[in-house]
Amino acid sequence: MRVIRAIAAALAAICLIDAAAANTSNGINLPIGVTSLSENMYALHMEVFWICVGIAVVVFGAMIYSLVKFRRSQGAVPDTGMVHSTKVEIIWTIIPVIILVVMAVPAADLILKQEDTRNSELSIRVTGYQWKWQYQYMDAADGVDFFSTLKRDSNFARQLNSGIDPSTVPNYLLDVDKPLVIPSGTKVRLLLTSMDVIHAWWVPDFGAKRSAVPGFVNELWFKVDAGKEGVYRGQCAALCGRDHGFMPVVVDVRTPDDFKKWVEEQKAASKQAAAPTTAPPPTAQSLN
Ligand SMILES: [Cu+2]
Repeated sequence: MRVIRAIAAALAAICLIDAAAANTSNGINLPIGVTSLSENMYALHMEVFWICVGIAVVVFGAMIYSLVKFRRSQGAVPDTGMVHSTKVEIIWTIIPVIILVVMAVPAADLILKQEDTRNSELSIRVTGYQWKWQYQYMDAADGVDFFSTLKRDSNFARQLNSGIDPSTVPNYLLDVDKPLVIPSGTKVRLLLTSMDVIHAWWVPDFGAKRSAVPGFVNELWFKVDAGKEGVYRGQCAALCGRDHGFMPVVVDVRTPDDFKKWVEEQKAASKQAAAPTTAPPPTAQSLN
């Protein structure tokens, strides 16, 4: 009993450590994340975890008790009489079925929630390339379109014999030149596809991961809770070739007002780039 209590205390301690490190991916447990989906995933994960702990305690408890109590040195005699018991067979079928149903109902509910991309407020087309991401905004930010590639300092440090210590590079291999910018408190839908091989867009803190497959469009949604603005990092999660480890995902979550400002800036910048130069072309006279 004391051993079981010690194990339970250790498990509880691990959970507390993780709760203290909430919303990070660095804990021992899953990140709780910053979206309603990731929070639901965490809750389901913990529910199933505690069911597993319960099963382990009952099964190993019975096993260890039997091994100790009925050992030969204590004069135990094997029971060769019991070869079949319908009652026992029914019990050990019904109980696991009940446990499976208890786990399957909330799991199915969450899967349906994950797939429900209706009523999204901002759609972004995400295209995977070897080895970068393209983000093309729709809806209110229509026209904003850019590539997101590994940041230069990481790229220099990763070269063979670069002479740069990667530990000196901030967010080594987890930083990009232009992050995906999204508003908080908004249901964002990603339309994922690829132009070459299968990639996967993954941000653990959003509870969001989906394959980007050439010729297909996969949907993914998340809604970052208001007040959870900040920078969140992930990676390509499908082995996509030589530089698979060098196409991180960085998402900059801003308040809706800051996001609106950012969209205006992006549109103004692209207009300026597209506009013809204001200087008149050189004439024959000015060339002389
Ligand atoms: Cu990839």
